[in-house]
Amino acid sequence: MNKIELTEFVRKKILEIGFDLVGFSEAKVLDEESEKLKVWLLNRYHADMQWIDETFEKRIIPFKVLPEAKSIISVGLNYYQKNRINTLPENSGRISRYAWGKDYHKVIEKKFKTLRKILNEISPNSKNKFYVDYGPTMDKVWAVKSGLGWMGKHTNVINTSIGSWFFIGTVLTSIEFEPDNPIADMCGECRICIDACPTGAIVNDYVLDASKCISYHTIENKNEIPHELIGKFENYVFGCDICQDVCPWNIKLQIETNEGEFASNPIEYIKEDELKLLDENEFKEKYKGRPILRTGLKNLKRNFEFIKLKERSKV
Ligand code: B12
Ligand code: SF4
Ligand code: SF4
Repeated sequence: MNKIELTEFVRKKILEIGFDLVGFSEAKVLDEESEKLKVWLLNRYHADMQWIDETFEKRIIPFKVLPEAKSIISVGLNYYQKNRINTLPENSGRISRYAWGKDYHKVIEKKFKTLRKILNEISPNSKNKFYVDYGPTMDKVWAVKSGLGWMGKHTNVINTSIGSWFFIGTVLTSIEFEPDNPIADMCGECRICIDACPTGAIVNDYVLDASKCISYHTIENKNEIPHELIGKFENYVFGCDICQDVCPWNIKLQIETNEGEFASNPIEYIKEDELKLLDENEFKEKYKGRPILRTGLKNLKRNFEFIKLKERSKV
């Protein structure tokens, strides 16, 4: 097989595994993006996520992660499901859509196992590194380079067929594939997401200040949530979907996921009363294999206390 045939063969296989999107790009140093990431870090938009700073070099130089890297394969998995409820029940906290189902890391790792076998069959001596979310890689940047979509002003990658409701997997490989072309930015003059963000976290087109983002505070922040954000969390206790919910591309497309692990038994909200009754072990058992375990019981309770401050501040 020549390079183009090989690329098309692997593309087909990846879609057969159950990924919704796939694209290829050339492994290279991210010069332009490195400047943006540097400024982003200097502005302290990463809040307490010190690990981004600590892995700066790896994020912009893929060869620091895999010296033999020739290509990057970006894959996308749609997680969109329509809301099951119209109004949130009393004393409940909203869970963002990406965490309704089973832990996406596990779901994607399972598919990666099959992909690893395929790559090893094609090239038994190939070197391959597979990441979803946790890698020292700029998943969105590679997804854009691989043509999966463009970076929306809310800083999520948007695809013209499924919108922005997809996870990105990044594979660094020593196999050389034919690169795809990036697609054009289709945000145009729109700024709906920027105006809709209740905390003003999208500080500029394509720039997010995590220290103001509900998603950061409800998931990553291990300390106190700043008081200036009281009353702005729109009842979210895990993640936030507001900037993506309002995006015209997502409103138009609404393509439901084919992934059973996401669609079966989705948890759209949590009742505070139920959470209060659980101890650490019961919490782990009840939410086993689900992303919300990441926050832990203590911080989930903290998030509930925080959204309640809204009610008190209104009185
Ligand atoms: C840290 C992190 C977060 C942080 C910071 C988010 C962010 N926008 O950076 C927090 C905790 C807030 C977060 C939240 C969410 N996250 Co997150 N997160 C990550 C992680 C681990 C790293 C992202 C990163 O490198 N950020 C640093 C910034 C600087 O990188 P960047 O955005 O790619 O940088 C570009 C732009 O900022 C822009 N830019 C920066 N400065 C400037 C200046 C100018 C002038 C211009 C024009 C552009 C520009 O250009 C940069 C380079 O191209 C990735 C996984 C990974 N390893 O990549 C997931 C990831 C980005 N998250 C993801 C998801 C799903 C979410 C949430 C939707 C979850 C939720 N529902 O709550 C929210 C979305 C919030 C939002 N509006 O972006 C997905 C996104 C999938 C997609 N379709 O895009 C990823 C890719 C995980 C995955 N593998 O699927 N996340
Ligand atoms: S995820 Fe929520 S808080 Fe963060 S930028 Fe989007 S709308 Fe704003
Ligand atoms: S809401 Fe508008 S500006 Fe924001 S990402 Fe969607 S199309 Fe782009």
